[in-house]
Amino acid sequence: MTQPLPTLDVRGVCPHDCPDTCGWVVTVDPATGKAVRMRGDADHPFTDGFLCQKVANYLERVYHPGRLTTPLRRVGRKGEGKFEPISWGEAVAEIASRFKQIAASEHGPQAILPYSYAGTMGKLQYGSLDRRFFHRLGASLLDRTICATAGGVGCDITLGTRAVIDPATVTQSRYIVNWGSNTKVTNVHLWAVMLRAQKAGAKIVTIDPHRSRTAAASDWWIPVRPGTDAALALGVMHVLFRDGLQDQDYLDRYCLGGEELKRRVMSGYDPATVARITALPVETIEQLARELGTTKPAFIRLNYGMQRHGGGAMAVRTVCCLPAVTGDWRQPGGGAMLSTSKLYPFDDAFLMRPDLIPPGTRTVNMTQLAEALHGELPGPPVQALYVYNSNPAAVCPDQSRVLSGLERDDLFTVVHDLFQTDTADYADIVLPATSQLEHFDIHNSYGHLYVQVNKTAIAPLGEAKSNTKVFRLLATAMGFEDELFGMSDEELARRAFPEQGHFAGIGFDHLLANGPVRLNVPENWAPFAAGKFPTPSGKCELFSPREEADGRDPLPHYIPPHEDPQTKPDLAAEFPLQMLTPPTPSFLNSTFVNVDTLRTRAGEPVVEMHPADAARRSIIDGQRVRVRNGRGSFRAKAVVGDTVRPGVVVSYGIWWNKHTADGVNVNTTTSTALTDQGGGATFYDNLVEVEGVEFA
Ligand SMILES: Nc1nc2c(c(=O)[nH]1)N[C@H]1C(S)=C(S)[C@@H](COP(=O)(O)OP(=O)(O)OC[C@H]3O[C@@H](n4cnc5c(=O)[nH]c(N)nc54)[C@H](O)[C@@H]3O)O[C@H]1N2
Ligand SMILES: Nc1nc2c(c(=O)[nH]1)N[C@H]1C(S)=C(S)[C@@H](COP(=O)(O)OP(=O)(O)OC[C@H]3O[C@@H](n4cnc5c(=O)[nH]c(N)nc54)[C@H](O)[C@@H]3O)O[C@H]1N2
Ligand code: SF4
Ligand SMILES: [Mo]
Repeated sequence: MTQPLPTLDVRGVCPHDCPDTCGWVVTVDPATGKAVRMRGDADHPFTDGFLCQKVANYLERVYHPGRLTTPLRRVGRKGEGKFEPISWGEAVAEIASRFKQIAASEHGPQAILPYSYAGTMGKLQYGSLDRRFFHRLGASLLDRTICATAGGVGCDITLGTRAVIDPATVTQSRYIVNWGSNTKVTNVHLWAVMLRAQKAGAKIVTIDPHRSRTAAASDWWIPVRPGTDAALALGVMHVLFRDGLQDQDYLDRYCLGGEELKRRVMSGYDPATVARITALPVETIEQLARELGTTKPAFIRLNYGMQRHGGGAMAVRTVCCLPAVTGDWRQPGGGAMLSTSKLYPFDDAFLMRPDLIPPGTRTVNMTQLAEALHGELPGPPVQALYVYNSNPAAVCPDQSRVLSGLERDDLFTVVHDLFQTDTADYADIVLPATSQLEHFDIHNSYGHLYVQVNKTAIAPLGEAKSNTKVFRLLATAMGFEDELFGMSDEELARRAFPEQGHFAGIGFDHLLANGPVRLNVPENWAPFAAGKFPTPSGKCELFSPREEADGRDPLPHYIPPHEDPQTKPDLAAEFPLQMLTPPTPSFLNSTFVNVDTLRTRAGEPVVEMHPADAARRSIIDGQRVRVRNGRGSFRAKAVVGDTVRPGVVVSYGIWWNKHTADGVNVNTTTSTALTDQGGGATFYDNLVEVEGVEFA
């Protein structure tokens, strides 16, 4: 008898849009070249040997029977999903010839629009040769606003950078606030750290209109009214100043505008006013302030829930002021965290080559794809759309208009994906993409402090090609310079990895050989313990001279949602319910919807509503309902309970349209209105009505 062949373990990185950026280990059977097992990297301090429920069965996605294995050309109507296989040579030649034709037309290359987001977060496959290609071509630029830009701007105003701490120090936190963060679901490895802190005596508080899994597992759930977080934070600051709980020394030494902020909150944001805006009892505001002001160190995990509203940037800007007022930045385990991604000094200019962009090139906000496809934005009409790392037919707001735009006969659409997504159904040409097991990449993280390399574990399935490979082929077909596109993936990564700043002393070869490496950041790091904020003043800018110079209010204030029952009573008369559409735990945005076990776990589209709201509409638990507003409607199953506050409904996303009963998802109701700053999406700023309907 022969001995079984030894298997081979390959270290990789979960590429999905998730702050945890797990390290994983793939076991490959050398006899077949197939991956046979995957597990969380036990040597990765943050991953700690476990993967989330979505990725634990990742091989079901990698070897899914629906994987695209050859390029395809559409033979049916747009949206119908009928295609025939073609060769890569034919596909590349057709794309290049259409791009050349459009570039030479009266509209010029800006009539070509790339459309991508974070299907993979690897530095190379997320944004490198693709950007070089479209910059060299002179295509329209895409402003990637769909997720994080509002909060980015909000943090920058106050702190000069993203709110950041070392998440490992959260074990030392004694008061933990999940503020608009469903941490247990969307950041499960940080949740594990929070639980360790809780065991050591920390209190976990969650501020969320929905009793999310995180809220349900917390010591205290504060059901704030959607879009009113800035008001809540200002009310808390009112109580802190009123009761002398502020850290006056921290304010005096390290902050700009402590006195101005105090005057602002003392005059406009007393607890009674804030209680009316937030629909919280005065006592809740008082208690939160008291506890935050007296329990040290306090840590705020601020996340995306509060950003997806008309005043989202201001909400983040305002919450970011709190750790300065309480002095919590002083200690490890205190402060606030939005994202750690800015700590990585990758050379993005080398990867993306913005110097190639022709001067005056227009920028299209990706949240406004509906407007872009209907010719409603300045500049030439969009005549070609190249989609990769994204599924806009499912994830974009104002879906009906996105779909009617994608249906345009005069639009040439290319979709590069692993699967036949809703968007791919509208493509003229579909290209098969590799999974993370089939290509090389290098990763930062937005939720921890490790840099990681993803090594290729298996050969591409069928004729699948990675993003970088496809752009090399397209560049050659377009006649673009080899020096821009000829470099290998590993060489690109090496050149984008400067041995300085937080990468100092790591060494690219050491990283390649030894897997996750911690950034060059001290243990027990407390970045703003002695001020040193990267703002122009070097201080935490509670009062912002930059905002003032730009003609805006320099102090934090409350900006109501666009669709707010308190300030838009006419709209609310017709559509009285504020609807939130956070992701289903089993899905990652629209990724994984086609994985049977995960879709089965997700069940079907639901809408959670409060018993009082249900009774008023004679809706009973489990009944089929229609959720609608002026933009569209979709069907769901009513789940009636006290998981939401009255006046709020929650419908989880993001289903593939082709997997719903009526061929649309929640985004048929969401709007393309943008946040106050940062041009962000406002998915949770959405008034609707829910009606019980009998469907055949
Ligand atoms: N399982 C899973 N994990 C994910 C994702 C996923 O799709 N599935 N997506 C990933 C991505 S792309 C992102 S950006 C992150 C997002 O991570 P999170 O920010 O944690 O995600 P959300 O669920 O969008 O929002 C968090 C919570 O905010 C609440 N919320 C909504 N409006 C408000 C408000 O006005 N105020 C307050 N205080 N809370 C509000 C929602 O009810 C929700 O429970 O998660 C990542 N992780
Ligand atoms: N209603 C509502 N809408 C939302 C949200 C919400 O909470 N509610 N969340 C918003 C947020 S936070 C975000 S970040 C966006 C996310 O929007 P998207 O970034 O579009 O995210 P996904 O839906 O995960 O789609 C990613 C696609 O990329 C593909 N992909 C993965 N790897 C590769 C690769 O290497 N190459 C290529 N070519 N393709 C690849 C995947 O198969 C998948 O189809 O959605 C937003 N939309
Ligand atoms: S989705 Fe997030 S938690 Fe799950 S394996 Fe990937 S990085 Fe880890
Ligand atoms: Mo996101």
